[in-house]
Amino acid sequence: MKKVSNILSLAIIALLCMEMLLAAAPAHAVDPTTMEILNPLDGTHDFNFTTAQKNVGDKFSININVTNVVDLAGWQMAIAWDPTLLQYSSMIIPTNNIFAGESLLKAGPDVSVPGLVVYGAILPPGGHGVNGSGILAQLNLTIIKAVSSEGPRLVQCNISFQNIGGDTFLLDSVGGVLVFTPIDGYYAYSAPPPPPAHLYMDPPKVVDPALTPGNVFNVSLNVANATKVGSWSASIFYNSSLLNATNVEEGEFLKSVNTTNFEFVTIEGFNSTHGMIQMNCSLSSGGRSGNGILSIISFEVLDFGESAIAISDISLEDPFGEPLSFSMSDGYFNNILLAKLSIDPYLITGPSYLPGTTFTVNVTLSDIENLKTCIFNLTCAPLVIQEINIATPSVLGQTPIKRLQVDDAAGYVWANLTYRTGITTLTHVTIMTIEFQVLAMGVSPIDLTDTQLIDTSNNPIVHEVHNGIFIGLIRDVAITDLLTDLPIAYQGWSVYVNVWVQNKGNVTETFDVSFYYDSNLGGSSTVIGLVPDEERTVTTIWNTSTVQPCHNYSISATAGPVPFEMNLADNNFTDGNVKIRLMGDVNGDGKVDMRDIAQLVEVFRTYPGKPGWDPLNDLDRNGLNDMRDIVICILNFGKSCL
Ligand SMILES: [Ca+2]
Ligand SMILES: [Ca+2]
Ligand SMILES: [Ca+2]
Repeated sequence: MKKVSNILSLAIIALLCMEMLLAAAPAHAVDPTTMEILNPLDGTHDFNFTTAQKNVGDKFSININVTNVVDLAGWQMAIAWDPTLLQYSSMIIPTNNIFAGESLLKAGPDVSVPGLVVYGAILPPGGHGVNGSGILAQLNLTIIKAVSSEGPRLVQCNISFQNIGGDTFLLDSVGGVLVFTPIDGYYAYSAPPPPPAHLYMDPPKVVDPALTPGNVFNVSLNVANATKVGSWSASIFYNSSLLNATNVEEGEFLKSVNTTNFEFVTIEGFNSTHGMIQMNCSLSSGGRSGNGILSIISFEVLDFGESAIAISDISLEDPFGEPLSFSMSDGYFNNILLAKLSIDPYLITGPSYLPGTTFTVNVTLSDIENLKTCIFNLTCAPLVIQEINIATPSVLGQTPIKRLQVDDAAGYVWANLTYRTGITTLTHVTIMTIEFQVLAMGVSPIDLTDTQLIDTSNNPIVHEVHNGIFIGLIRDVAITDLLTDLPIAYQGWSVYVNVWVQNKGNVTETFDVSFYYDSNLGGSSTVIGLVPDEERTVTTIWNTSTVQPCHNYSISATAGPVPFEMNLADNNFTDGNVKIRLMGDVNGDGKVDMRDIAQLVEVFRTYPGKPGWDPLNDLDRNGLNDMRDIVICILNFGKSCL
């Protein structure tokens, strides 16, 4: 009886298998068996950790799983990793493994070779193989190699099955070898990149009128806030008509750590305007953090002028060849030092500057050496703006000794600012802040006149002045073109008058546009919501029914004006003429007679495209010369301009 039931079971299983095979065919009969190194945290084969997640000494787990296995009865696996990065911690067969509930015969784990574990497990004799997917074992590794922002920033290695078929295999219940695809894992441990270093020329500006042609000066390429620099390269560009690079030397930055390899090449005629110095330097080993000098460059001055000393093609790498981020700022040379006295901002403009509103400007100084006294007269249009507040801040820690004269009616602020010790600055410093109130719409210069800069030796300092301007609300509309569709029309015809208008102000405008024939108003229309800079065409139909004929009228148009508009010159436009004829006077001789009728008979039955067609013969404008036009002529017969 038992035998029969066994046979029956086998038959049922065989039938089931056949059905499964039929159902699965023909795409692929059986999914392939795999043996995989899996990250239990995310189900991938990757073990990516950052210093924010893991420290040295921390462990992580690696699951070894099989999928789609048939009749699995035992396994052995050899798994290797880089023993300089990771250390074996433990290997277990978890209770929920694919043989869950069975007592397994285990061998190992053998960890006698660093970076390798060999482990095996098999069902005891008489056991049945299992099918499906599940976990075989779990390996726990310890992180032993540190990473940091100073490098190495990244370590990585494979976590892989070794010697498939030899040390790593799957067995079925009769000791046969099961074929499978191994899928390895990958470990990476990384630290965030360090903050960017800053490369700059030191001094950032060489501004010295004493550096006349023939003189030599040095600038250095410096690095600040560096993190473990192992090598660097950079190019320096300069105006070759002004400067000539005569010497390039390595700075102490990397040399102070170890021996270096420093190379440079100077190409005076890199292109028609610029010379170039190309430099690279690498440490034999190790890296340097902090601040220091990368190289020192000597320039001979060839001429008067100014030139950027620009840094380009920068590369910074850590000792492991990983690129380091950086920012940089160029250098600058000038031997035509020109102090600058400026209004900043130089332009104050916008429709929001209505009467009653206020704004502030600064008087600034730059590119100056040893300034003791600064004298200027700041002038403005007193009907448009008026100062309401004046401040003279301390400059580089020095409070000025000041004398001020203010005349709001005349529109000026005269100042004499003296500093106890000399002021030297290449960047802009504010020596006065003035708050203005807008009194009326309009434009006001903000000029610096009668300026004097005096140095600590009581010598005048040559300087340039940069004035400012206030442009408040601007209302300005204009006509930019004018065109009629007909040069000649019969009394009663409609003439299209096209006017192009533009908003030249800084506020949206609505205004009327009118056109005139001679001095008579021909028609008008309203332009609504014309935004600043917008141009628009306005078409008005001129009904000539009551217009005196026999005259050549000059056509003109006017726009606006809008309130507070100051530029009215462009609000009128005159262009072209329209001759108004007597109705029926098709030959234009000033009278309607048989000549006109004869002319119409001549072109009888012409229409556009046909020889002889002339729209001036089409008196009723229906696109055809016929009796209707002749009748109109007859109805006006005898009329004369005289
Ligand atoms: Ca205007
Ligand atoms: Ca005529
Ligand atoms: Ca007609």
